Amino acid sequence: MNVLRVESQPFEGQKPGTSGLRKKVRVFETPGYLENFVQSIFNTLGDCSGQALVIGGDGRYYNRVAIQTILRMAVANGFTRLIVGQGGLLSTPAASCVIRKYATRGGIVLSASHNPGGPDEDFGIKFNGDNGGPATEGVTDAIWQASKEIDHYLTLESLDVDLDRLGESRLEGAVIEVIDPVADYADQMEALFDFPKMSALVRNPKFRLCFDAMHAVTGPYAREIFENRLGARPGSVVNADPKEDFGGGHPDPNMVHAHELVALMNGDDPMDFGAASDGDGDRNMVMGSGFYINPCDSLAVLAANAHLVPGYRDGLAGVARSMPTSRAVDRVARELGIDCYETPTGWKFFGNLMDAGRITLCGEESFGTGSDHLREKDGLWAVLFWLNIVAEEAKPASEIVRDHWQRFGRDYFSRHDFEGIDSDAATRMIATLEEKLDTLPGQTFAGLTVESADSFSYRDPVDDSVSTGQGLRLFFNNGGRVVMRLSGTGTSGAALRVYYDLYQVDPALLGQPAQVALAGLIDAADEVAGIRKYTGREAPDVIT
Ligand code: G16
Repeated sequence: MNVLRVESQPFEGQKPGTSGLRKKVRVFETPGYLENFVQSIFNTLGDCSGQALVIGGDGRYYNRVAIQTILRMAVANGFTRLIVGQGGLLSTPAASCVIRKYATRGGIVLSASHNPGGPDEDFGIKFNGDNGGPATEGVTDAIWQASKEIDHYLTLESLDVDLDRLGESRLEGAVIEVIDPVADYADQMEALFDFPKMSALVRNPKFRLCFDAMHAVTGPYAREIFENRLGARPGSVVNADPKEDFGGGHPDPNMVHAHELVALMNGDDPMDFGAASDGDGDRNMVMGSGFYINPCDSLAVLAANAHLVPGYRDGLAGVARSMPTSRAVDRVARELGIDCYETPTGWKFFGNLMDAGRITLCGEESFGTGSDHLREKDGLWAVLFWLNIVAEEAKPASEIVRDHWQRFGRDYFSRHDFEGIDSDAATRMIATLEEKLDTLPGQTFAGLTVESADSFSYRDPVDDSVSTGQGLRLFFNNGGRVVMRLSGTGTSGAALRVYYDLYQVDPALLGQPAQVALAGLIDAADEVAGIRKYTGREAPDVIT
């Protein structure tokens, strides 16, 4: 084989964040930048000879170029079987599904998730292990170390591979297998959910469904599942063609960015069931007619109703949520008599719990929900889970949530994002608050007294690894909680995330707007941390 050894120098800042390395496309286009990171992955894995690797991405700008580079490097590093989604596409959950199904050494997933795409926008890369999940912190730290020591990478001098033609071809001695990106994943969904019952619902002319793929990777998956397999009316999936720049949009399924869906669901003649997913298909937002379902409530409702879904009929081993996620699912776990784990932000923290059989369902406030059917959060899976429950209960989604609140109480939740703020000011704000955490208990801010405050750290119960500095938590005397942390997924400046939650059991107070119910906590957080002062902003950029 004609392997080319190319001398290289380390680049600053190749430390993976919450979910892999995310940077501007222009940064990835710097000669050697992508190559260094990919070689650092391979160096961390050790001997790759004779192994198989999955490669795919969300189709954003630079996806195809990066895949050709990675294919050449993978073969030069000894991989002998490369499984690639047709057109270079694989949603993040589908990549996880394929890694597990074909028992490969792992996969390289190319995505910057919900961040915009295009020549001046974002790109990302992460390694998923042989369990199909994002590399653990131990592995991502090792990749970062390798990136600081790198002095060369290996590649081939070869022509591009045809990514559009299904089937096998050869690159030097290795087999390149271009697969249908949708089939394996859609089959798995069909095995988990009650498709005949869901099909009867979506074929009913009185039931109107809309899935907004936001011009991102899930379009072909959603068309196959909703329209072809379940029989929803053609056109039920909107913005279904993946585009390199997501049609100029911001493929983040929330009330701000999924405005087209929100308008349909909240209009004069609303649809019955609406949903959207993000750039790489792992996030989801579900809506009923005129009704937004918060992701924290969504996780709790799925856990409480899992027995209605064929794939989960035998019960749940346990559940988990990221720390900033509201405690709604904890209440369900208590009633079901199962364990509930609280992990740091980042899907990688759920992997060990799932591999050890400790949890079946897990989720995050950041529009992520998933189960042990694979090792990524899974947008379409969550939407199908909801549709299965709606079909089984024969009730609108809004009624299912309201019934849930009546039974368990409501955990009001909101996240305020201050995006693109000055990094130094953001770091100073967090550091200043952290320094005074011990002095806060007993002090009153905007009428609320702090009962306890800490910086969250997590000991993984499976491998005993410890992750510190995972967010500052303030617990108040009204039972409310405020969490503050800096995002680990941005590509420019800093993003401050402030999370609020408050439990309410009074049946008369379950229907308030979240911002009203949380107003006291919002004022207290500003007073204690000086959010407006440090960010220079009067209001958050995004409220979810
Ligand atoms: C990633 C992670 C999630 C995390 C989210 C937000 O999601 O996989 O676990 O909750 O980022 O992280 P942060 O608050 O640090 O920005 P995605 O959908 O962007 O891959």
